[in-house]
Amino acid sequence: MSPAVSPLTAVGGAVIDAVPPAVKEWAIALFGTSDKVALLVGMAVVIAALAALAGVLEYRRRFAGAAVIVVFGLTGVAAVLTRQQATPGAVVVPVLVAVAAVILLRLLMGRLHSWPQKVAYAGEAGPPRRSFLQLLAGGAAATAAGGVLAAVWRGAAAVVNDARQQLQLPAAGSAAPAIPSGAEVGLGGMEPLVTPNVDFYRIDTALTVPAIDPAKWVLRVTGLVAEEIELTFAELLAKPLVERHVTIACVSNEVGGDLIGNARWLGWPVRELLALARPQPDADMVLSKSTDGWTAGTPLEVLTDSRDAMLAVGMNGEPLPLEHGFPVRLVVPGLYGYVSATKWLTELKVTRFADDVAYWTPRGWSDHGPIKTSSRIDVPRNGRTVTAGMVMLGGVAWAQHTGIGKVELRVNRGDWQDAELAPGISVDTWYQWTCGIELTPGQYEVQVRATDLKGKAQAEERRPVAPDGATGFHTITVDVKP
Ligand SMILES: Nc1nc2c(c(=O)[nH]1)N[C@H]1C(S)=C(S)[C@@H](COP(=O)(O)O)O[C@H]1N2
Ligand SMILES: [Mo]
Repeated sequence: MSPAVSPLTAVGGAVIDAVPPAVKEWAIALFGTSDKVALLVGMAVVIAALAALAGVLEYRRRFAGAAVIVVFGLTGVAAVLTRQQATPGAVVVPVLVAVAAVILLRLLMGRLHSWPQKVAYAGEAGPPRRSFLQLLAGGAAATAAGGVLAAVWRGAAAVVNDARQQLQLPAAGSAAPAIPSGAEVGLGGMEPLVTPNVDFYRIDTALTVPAIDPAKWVLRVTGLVAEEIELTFAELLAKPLVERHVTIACVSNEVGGDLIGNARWLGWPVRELLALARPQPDADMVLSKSTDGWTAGTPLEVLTDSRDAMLAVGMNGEPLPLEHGFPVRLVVPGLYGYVSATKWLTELKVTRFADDVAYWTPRGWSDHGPIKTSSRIDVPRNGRTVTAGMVMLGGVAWAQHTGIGKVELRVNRGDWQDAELAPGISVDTWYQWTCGIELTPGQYEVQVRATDLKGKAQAEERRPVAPDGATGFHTITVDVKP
């Protein structure tokens, strides 16, 4: 079962889709990955204020407060209806909540109106208590509304969580190549070479994580194909699956940032599905769609060449976590997530860049998003104090689907010196590196630069994340104490 869209998240989702890219950028910069929490908290504050207003108005004039609730309820209905993942049943929630809130408001008002006489006998002043009670009435209505929403949501999510827990994923026909010894350098303070699911970065526009019952999941291949295809989850699991380590990254990852992670993904190569559908010669893009209406546009050639682009069902040995796209997502080596890594996948529309635009394209981001070669210093952290002598530095470098050939460091803009590059798992993953540098007491600037296996060094020019990924050298300062 698919969860009903709650009015709160529907309004939030509508806000997310409607705000200009600049505002969205600002919110992400200000709140980081807590941007959704900030939005929900902001909305809760607005709702509480509206509830208080309804209480005060209703006290002054019968049905004036109820009118506020009805208007708010209609806003909820409108927001739910404009969300693409809305089911007809979703409309019931804001209507029920509004009706419950109006009844509650009338009930409490009735009590409140008979109260002042009683307290007057007791010799107490009416007004302060009255406004307190008005607030209470509003607050109670808001709480009731929130409770109903939470219950509806939790019920749906629990069903899907159970289904996920009971799922037994088949073994891969083609197992992940073994991790070469020495790939994990084992320097304290480094991030693990394979990112645990719980620590894996999460980026999406979904305010509540879609909860999709795998038994009802279907993937449709549509558009410019000789044969349209429908694939169930059981059919997908019966295909010969491959397991590969792939490092995925977000286009919003700043130089030195942590919106990147490396996992072992289990899935069916997309090229095999597309081979069955037989794309027409004029097609050049696959628009992948999520249940929540989000879309990504991926070059057709990247999904049909020999790389391990897959319909992923497993992440590090377990079914995809709900936040990472359960039951099925796309993973495409070499491309930023916003043009490739669709979570909660439901459709692959074979189309043309000239005919279709994906979610982020009209919002200030490039329609093509190959990952830019980059590198990061993780040890020591920026601004850390270390002891003079041989200082061990370490970090990661990535150039997905080309591979890293060299990592170099320079101190105070001096000569570049080679770091020790650990063997990579594959060209589709990040590589760890270490470098020991003799440092005497003082303050130093250290920079890192990666060069891919084709001999191309990462760009030095500092550029922002929009429209197609940040460039520049990760630069840290190190305080060296005697
Ligand atoms: N349905 C859906 N899929 C999505 C997104 C989204 O907003 N909605 N965001 C994409 C982006 S921008 C990135 S970087 C990756 C992040 O995947 P993760 O959250 O599993 O790390 O998911 C991609 N898939
Ligand atoms: Mo992203």
